[in-house]
Amino acid sequence: MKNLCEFDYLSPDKDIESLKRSIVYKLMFIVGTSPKYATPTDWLNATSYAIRDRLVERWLKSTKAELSPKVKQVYYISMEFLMGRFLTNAMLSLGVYHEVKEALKELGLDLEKQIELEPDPGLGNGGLGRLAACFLDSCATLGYPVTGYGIRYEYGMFRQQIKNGEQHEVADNWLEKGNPWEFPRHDLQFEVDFGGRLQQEGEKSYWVDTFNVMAQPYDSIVPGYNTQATDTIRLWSAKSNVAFNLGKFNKGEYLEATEAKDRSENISRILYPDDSTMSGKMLRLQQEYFLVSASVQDILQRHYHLHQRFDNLKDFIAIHLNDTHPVLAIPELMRQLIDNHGFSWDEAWEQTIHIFSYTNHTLMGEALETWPVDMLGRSLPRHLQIIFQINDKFLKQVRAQFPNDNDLLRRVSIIDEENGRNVRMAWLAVIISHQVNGVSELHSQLMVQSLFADFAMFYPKKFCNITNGITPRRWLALANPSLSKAIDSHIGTNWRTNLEQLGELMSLVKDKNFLHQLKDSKRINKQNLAQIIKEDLKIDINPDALFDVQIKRIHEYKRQLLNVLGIITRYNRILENPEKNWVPRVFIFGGKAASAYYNAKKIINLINDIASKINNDERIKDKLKVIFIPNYGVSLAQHIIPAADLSEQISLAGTEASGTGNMKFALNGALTIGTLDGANIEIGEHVGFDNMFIFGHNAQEVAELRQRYSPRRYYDEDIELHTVLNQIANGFFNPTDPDKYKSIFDSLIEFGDHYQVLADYRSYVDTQDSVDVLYQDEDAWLRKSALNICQMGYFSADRAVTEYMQRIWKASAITL
Ligand code: 26V
Repeated sequence: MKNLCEFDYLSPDKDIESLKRSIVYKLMFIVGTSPKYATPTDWLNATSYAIRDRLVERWLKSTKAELSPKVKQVYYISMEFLMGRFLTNAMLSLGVYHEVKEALKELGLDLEKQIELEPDPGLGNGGLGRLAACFLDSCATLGYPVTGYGIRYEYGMFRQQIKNGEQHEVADNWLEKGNPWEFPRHDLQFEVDFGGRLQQEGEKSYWVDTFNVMAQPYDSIVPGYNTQATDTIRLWSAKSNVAFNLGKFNKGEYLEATEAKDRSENISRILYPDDSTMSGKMLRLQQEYFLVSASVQDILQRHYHLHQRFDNLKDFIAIHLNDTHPVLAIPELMRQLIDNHGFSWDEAWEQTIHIFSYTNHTLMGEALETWPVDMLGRSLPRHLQIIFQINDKFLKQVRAQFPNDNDLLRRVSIIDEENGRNVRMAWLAVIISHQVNGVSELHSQLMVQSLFADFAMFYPKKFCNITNGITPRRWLALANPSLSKAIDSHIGTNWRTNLEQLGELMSLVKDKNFLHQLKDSKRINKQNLAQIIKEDLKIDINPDALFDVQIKRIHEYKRQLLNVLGIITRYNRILENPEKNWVPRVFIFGGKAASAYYNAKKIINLINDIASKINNDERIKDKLKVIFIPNYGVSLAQHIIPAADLSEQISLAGTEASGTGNMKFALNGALTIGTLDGANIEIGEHVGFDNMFIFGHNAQEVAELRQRYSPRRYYDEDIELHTVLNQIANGFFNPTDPDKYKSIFDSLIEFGDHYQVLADYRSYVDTQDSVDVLYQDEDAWLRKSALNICQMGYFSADRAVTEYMQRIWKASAITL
């Protein structure tokens, strides 16, 4: 038989007539309904299948080119991916946006409405998951042979509802109406073992009496922009290998009959929606192992298929660990090589230390993963044994170099003996990985000075920085069509794949016509957002007001509270001096709090209580509005960011590893008000600190201040602050329950204000005053906005992944 791969693939056409025909065809033959009876979701699914078809040829071609024994494969393992909606991105990649819009119009449908029906897969918590998605987009666009591995959570990030100002969490059943973008691979399943015990025969260990779960892959296409190149994201779903217990079923014990099956399948049921604390739950450990075991088996199988040997593994694969969540991949690779593929321990070690690399995304102690030794021993005894062996080998090296430093040994041991016995996953990642990177210059510096200082001394060359980036396709071309069009009219369209070209606009920052285009575009985006807010929240906002936006997870270190203190200050000042020529402002918040994070939930409640007081205060009118947009996620961000005038990036210096929202805002022409933290610093270096509003203590000052910090001093000495804090404590915003926010007051005044909110208050409020002054000079504001847009080229994820390729993964693009 002729090799099927050599056939010309059947590529459907992309003209309007063909698209129409395809959509109706899919509606009838895949969705199984007729145009007469089709629901909006039926049409969406039909359209998605029709567009997907047009990506498949590219995908098969790319996959064929990638699956060559000459190609080094890169695997990006992440517990989280926040991919955003697929349809719009696929249309953009194919260059068929307008054709599809027209085809649907002729079928009597509105593309923009269709788009909003697509569920946004919330398979992540925040920055780390969205970064993974931006990176895949860039890798596909650049033709890098990268596969993303993750979990197909049946329920993603909870949907956030606000009732009486409080956050309520509702299950996110994102697969409810089917997912046209996934290809289930029913015939490719891997067994993942848990539990059991070790049987020792001399040197050899046997892991026996385990119970197991099957991992089934679901693939989705990651299209490159304007190229034939694509990549794949492979998400694992847990499947029981026992259907159900027929004996029990026949006895009428229906629930019991499916119990074992349900227990196994629970592993991929739900995303852990907490990005603030490491809670040490068994199910989370099982999820992490499920992901890495299936992925490593798949990687080895593919490698063997291509090479018929394993001893050249390190030359042909690179595995990247997105934070410590997939670090069990390290002992898992060792285990599979030793127990299943005949490697000696030393041979397995030699491969492993050249294969892994790791990105650290947080320095915050409470989010660092450690697992109790006994829990790990119960679930994964063989892995625990390998981890102990790795630790022994490492500590031997340390002892040889620093013979009498017991304190050092205790600090660098993978096993933390101090608080119970815990395995420190970050230590394991650092010891084995050949490269460890931070995500902004400041974060990477702090990483080697604090968290990994001992290791930096031991492995000086292991640590590096790769500053994060964002994909210009989703965050400018898709999110902001009016600005994109304005840019295109001056420099053409190639900035989408070469963002540094925005620099060519520098000659236009004083050009009236260009500044007008920017102004018009921002106005359109603000009107669109005002419309969304009107529809969803029934609140009118003035599109001519300054839109001041803080959207991100609700977390004390991100200091939404500082923003709140500023808003109350402004409110008080307006009431005191209503006749002044106030610059109208709309403060917009969005973000979810981890469900068990008490203080974060209180902050949401406070924002909403303040909002209802201020928005309903007749004396204030349009001068001040406060909006909390519920259920923040990727899709909402695409609407909110292009409409922002001011971007709030106000974390306590030294705590926000990088931030990526900061980049999206600046690229869309918002000015940043921010601290010298994370990537804010590098944004300033590129766009000019004169074109941002920097305030507050820097990381070094924060550390010094910590030694002698007294929040009460600020409370006592700053009258405005004093008033504002009293209003929060005394129930000014919630007279029916006056003690409601006493705990917030206490966290600031009685319990030390850990995030130094009060220390930066005065500087923040003064800086906000200078924002008003600048906003009144429209040309000056627009010029600074233009200077931001033109100089953000560096923050493309294309640049970031290219650095990963060259400095860490050491692989090359495929040629098609
Ligand atoms: C932490 C944890 C703790 C253990 C349980 C599960 C879990 C899940 C997520 C997280 C958060 C990880 C840290 C994170 O998202 N860091 C963010 O990474 C962004 C991309 O590098 C960066 O821009 C943000 O500054 C950083 O906070």
